[in-house]
Amino acid sequence: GGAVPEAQKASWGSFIKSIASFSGDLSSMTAPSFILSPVSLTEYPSYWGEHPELFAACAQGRDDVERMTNVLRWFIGTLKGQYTSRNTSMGSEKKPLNPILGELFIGSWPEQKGEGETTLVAEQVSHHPPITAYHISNEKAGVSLEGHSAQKTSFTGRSITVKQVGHAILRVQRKDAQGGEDLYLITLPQLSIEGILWGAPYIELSGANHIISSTGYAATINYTGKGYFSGKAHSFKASIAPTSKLDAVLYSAEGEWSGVSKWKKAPPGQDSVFWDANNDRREVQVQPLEKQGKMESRKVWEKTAEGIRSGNYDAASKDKSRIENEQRTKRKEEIAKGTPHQLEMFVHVPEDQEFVKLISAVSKGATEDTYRRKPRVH
Ligand code: 0T9
Repeated sequence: GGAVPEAQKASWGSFIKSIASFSGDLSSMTAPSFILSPVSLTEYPSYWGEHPELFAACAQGRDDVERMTNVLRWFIGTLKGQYTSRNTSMGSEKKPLNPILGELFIGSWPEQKGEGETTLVAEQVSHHPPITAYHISNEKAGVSLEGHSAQKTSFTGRSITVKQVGHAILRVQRKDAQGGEDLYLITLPQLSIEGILWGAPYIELSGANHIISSTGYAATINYTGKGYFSGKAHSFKASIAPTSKLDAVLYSAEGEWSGVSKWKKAPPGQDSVFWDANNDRREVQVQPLEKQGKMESRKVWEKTAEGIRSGNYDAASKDKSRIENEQRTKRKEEIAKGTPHQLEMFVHVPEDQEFVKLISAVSKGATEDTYRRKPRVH
């Protein structure tokens, strides 16, 4: 059996072999057509915003602990979209289009029930290695998320291990008299791509990640797949505790991040269900193609994506080569003229002091760079 089309069995086999002998940037590898997605990686930050009501609710709650439970619910609520949505929409995990430097993805979730409008900008801030920066904001709710995403991949023989590089900071405006803002540092879990030998890749999460707040509380999320403590795929256990004493668990929840999860140790007066991932996700809305700028993702990849969608892979691959050649020429010109590429929406920050401060609770001395949204002139 298997999911690889008969005509592509040989090329899938050599693709797997090249993954095995390759370390680093999988996104730049040429893959058989059946595994190609028409969607660029610059679109993936939109998964963070697909439950705008949960995002807005991060600013609600009577106290810091209740707000942490809301932030945790929003975070868990993003996982189904982030890690299983290609399987749902396209039958398996697919290889995203490898963004060009400066590629943009701009979208929004219009207000529906008083939660306010949520807006998104993402930019490919590095091509080699691929790094995507993003900023999602709901001004009415007083909530924003800023982060960047990169990956380190390795092959283990039957699966690909993906270490996520990067972090995000959620900013929540305080509603008390002094104002000010609370920060939540979000680290990212490790993932593995399973099922590749059969040509039916899917993602499983493993290890743990943290949400560490300037309010003095932290959430720890532990992941397991089939064969671990629950025996079920896509499982997690999350706990909330004071950052200074992570084993003094105040509240905990567990279950499937792609399904239903329940409170194990519930805050008083809470429903037993923590989150039900069967709740509808709201896809980000973008401008019609004719109104998009030339660096906007769907405009850049218009013909390539059309080819992939219609099964015209020759046209797709020709157009992809055209884009890659243009990029090479551009980079050479920049070097020749001494005018390096300038980021449009973000600035690179070599050492993120907010990260350094908040991460020290779980990892002393750790440091990371980041990308900050440029101030806008209204
Ligand atoms: C950030 C997410 C990330 C990006 C993708 C590993 C992956 C690129 C990065 C981590 C998002 O918030 C969450 C979801 C899916 C991740 C992708 C899954 C994937 O397969 C790709 C890599 C680069 C490949 O395309 C491998 C090729 C192929 C064998 C898999 C289909």
